[in-house]
Amino acid sequence: MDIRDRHPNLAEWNDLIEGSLADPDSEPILNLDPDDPDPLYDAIFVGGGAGGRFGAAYMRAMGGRPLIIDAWPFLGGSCPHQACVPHHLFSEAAEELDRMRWFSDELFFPKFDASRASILELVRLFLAGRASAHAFMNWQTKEQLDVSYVLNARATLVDPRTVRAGGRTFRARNLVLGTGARPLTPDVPGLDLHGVYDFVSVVEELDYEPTRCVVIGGSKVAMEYGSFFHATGCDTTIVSRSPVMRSSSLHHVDEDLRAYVVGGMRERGMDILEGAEPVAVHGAAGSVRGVTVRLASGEEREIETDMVFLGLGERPETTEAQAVLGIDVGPTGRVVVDHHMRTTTPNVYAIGDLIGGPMEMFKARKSGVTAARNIMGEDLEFDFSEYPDFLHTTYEVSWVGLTEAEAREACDEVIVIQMPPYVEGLDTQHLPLPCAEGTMLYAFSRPRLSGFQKLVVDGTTRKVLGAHHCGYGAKDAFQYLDHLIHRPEGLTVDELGWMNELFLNPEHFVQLSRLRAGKSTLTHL
Ligand code: KPC
Ligand code: COM
Repeated sequence: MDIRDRHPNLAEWNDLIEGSLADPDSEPILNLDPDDPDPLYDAIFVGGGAGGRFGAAYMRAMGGRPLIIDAWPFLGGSCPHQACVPHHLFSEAAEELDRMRWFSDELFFPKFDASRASILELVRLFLAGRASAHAFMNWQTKEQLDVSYVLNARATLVDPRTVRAGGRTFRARNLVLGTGARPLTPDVPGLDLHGVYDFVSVVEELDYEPTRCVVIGGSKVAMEYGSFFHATGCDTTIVSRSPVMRSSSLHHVDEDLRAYVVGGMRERGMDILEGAEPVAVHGAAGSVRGVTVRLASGEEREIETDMVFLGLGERPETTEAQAVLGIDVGPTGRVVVDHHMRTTTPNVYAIGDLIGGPMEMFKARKSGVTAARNIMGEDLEFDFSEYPDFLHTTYEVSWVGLTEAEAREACDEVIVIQMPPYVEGLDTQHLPLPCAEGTMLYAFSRPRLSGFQKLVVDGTTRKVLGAHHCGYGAKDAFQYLDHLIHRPEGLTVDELGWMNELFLNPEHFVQLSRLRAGKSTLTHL
């Protein structure tokens, strides 16, 4: 279907996308320049997710000629379809549900009725609305960003300059591969039973209300989805080989932050089994009924459940790209690229979840932009070895820079500014701090639940080395803190203390720094 000269509005796009998703025989959606029937594009972006869409948009903004090809009938990729967007919807529901439970029948809160909290209903709410975000991606990319695309058509790689899709052949000076990653499945018997999901299949296939869940894995996804399921009243056990929030894919997790976050999950009744592994998933009449788990002690335990959720991370699918283009892939299945996003095959770039590093939005989009700018003649490197990070439980947790332990390894004198302060014997369980939007009710009624924050400072140079936060609403600040502390000149506690806080700010780092900045020799707070 050629939509170049049509200008679908959002509702029309929505219908076109829903119709295409529902019909396996639906046609490709073509947004191509009719005046140039056989163009040589500067790049074909194979995959129109966050990396491909931002890379193509940037290339077009620079005056280049990109083409995006995607198997799905929409742009934006897994983010709005199965990953970040549903995760944020579910995590916001978890936060609200958590508050409603703690305050059940207090103040203006009604008595908490767990039967009103439904995983299935939230999945359906997401499914009913997700195409509206997709519609906007398609509309914006065509009408405002002027990027050509072929959607609802799986690309076939021919060579480093040629791709086929939707019955046509497209040629380009370069290929940019951005086809993402898929959830990993462990080698455990019983995973074919009804009731076993990962973050993709839970939105695509959930068709009943689970009452008990066993989460396998200790990844961010495991913590986030597990916290959501549990908050709805679906009692959840996490079975993780490595300690939760201490997997190799997460860097710079401060031990005190981890203790507050994981302690908070346990306090809410989640069962977290660390050093444990699943042995088998059992069923009856084709559906999940239980999981056998080998505990850290070696003892085996049977856990009854009607849902198993896999949260073990993701891996790209690279078979075709390796066979046709000869690109190298590393030991964990990620495509090998240099800091320019160049693969080992000339004129072939790879971006997003296909390559190493965190499977996070900033890396997806900026790696796409990096490929585009290099193709357009710049010499640009993108180093994503340091970055701010976050996850959700029923809280929002953000961190950047060094942990206290890492800082002690790296510097002679480390100063910690934290809330609540650590002072032996002080009854901080009664301290309504930190407090800000999102934690005020907790601060006054359940003070120990009002969050945790820590700033790690080099006592000699006075530079901020790391920041760690559990509460609500601080993610934005961490974007800017990341930028400031990673500047060559860094960020001193004096500069931070001279910033203008918007009281009651979620992270109290500005004012806490100001209380100490007057000291020529810094001390803990
Ligand atoms: C959910 C979502 O789409 C957030 S990111 C949107 C990027 S843009 O369309 O450029 O505003
Ligand atoms: C966001 C998708 S949901 S994209 O990064 O804007 O393409």
